[in-house]
Amino acid sequence: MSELYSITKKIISGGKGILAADESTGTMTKRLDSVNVKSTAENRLLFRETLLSSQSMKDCIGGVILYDETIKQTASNKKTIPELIESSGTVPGIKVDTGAKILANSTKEKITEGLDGLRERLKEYYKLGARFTKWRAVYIISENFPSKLAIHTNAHALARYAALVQETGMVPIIEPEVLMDGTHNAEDCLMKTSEVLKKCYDELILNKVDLKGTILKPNMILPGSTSGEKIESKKIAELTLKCLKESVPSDVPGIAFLSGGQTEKEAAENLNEINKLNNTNFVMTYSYGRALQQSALKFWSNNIKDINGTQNTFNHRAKMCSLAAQGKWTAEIENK
Ligand code: 5MM
Repeated sequence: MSELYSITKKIISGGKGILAADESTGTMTKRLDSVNVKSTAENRLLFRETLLSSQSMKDCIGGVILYDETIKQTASNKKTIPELIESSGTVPGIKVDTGAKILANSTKEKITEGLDGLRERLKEYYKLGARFTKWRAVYIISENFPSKLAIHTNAHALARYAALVQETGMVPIIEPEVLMDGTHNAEDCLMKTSEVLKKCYDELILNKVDLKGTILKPNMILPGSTSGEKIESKKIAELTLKCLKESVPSDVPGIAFLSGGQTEKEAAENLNEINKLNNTNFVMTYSYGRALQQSALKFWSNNIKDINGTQNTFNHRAKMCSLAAQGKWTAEIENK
């Protein structure tokens, strides 16, 4: 177990956070389509290798979540992608769920799949160099959602996943994402996220998962994206801290937020406020996908051969997130 604790520490300490580069091929194709780049295995590798070779991998990124395709690819310097990541002192991780599918007896809600054969897949990923994993459950908010069924079944799957991952000697990231989509207000988000988190921890404890060797990847508490409600960063931080304090056992060492559709700046500013007000023992950091990669992807798509320029764009974003993880981000530094 002490090995798990040191992996966890290495990923989230000292202002470091996680780069979520685990877009499945379908999602990565959407991202590349949006900037008019053809989604080939070569292009997906080229973009990711550019980020993974940047300076901020050493300074700001403690762990990278990969997708099955990427963990098996080789970089241009002949290193495998996990070796390339390790050469920066960063921990390679892998998404091990096989996606969210419609839950039986529901029309809209989803259950995340991937438990069948998971023990064997985990052993293979360990051999490839992964030392942590991720599984994402998604929940929608509306008057009747998330249902008890979705909350219960997803918590059960997350807990069985986490137990298997620790058995293999890796740290499980537990990602219950209450989506931002909808007209709900921030109070609704607080109430529903708390219910989801509490159920997850009931199941994790029942499955004897050692919480000290886990990382939680939750959403922040935000108003729905079509609610028309705008609240200050400070309020978002207060609600998010209230939710986590009340719902997450204190044994959990670290919380690495997802960005969930926030802009890059919002994701940095909100994390910064959370850290300024943090009155818990949890390390509060980032596990961003879009909020770390968006600008770099845009720059790269227009300047595909400009590796330095793409890396500089990414380094700036990673630096902003790292400052936010220490409560040291400011709008002035952001705009420099
Ligand atoms: C990077 O995106 C991941 C989604 O992959 P698929 O939907 O293709 O499986 C996702 O799990 C991601 O790790 C988290 O949602 C955080 O990403 P954001 O962009 O919300 O920070």
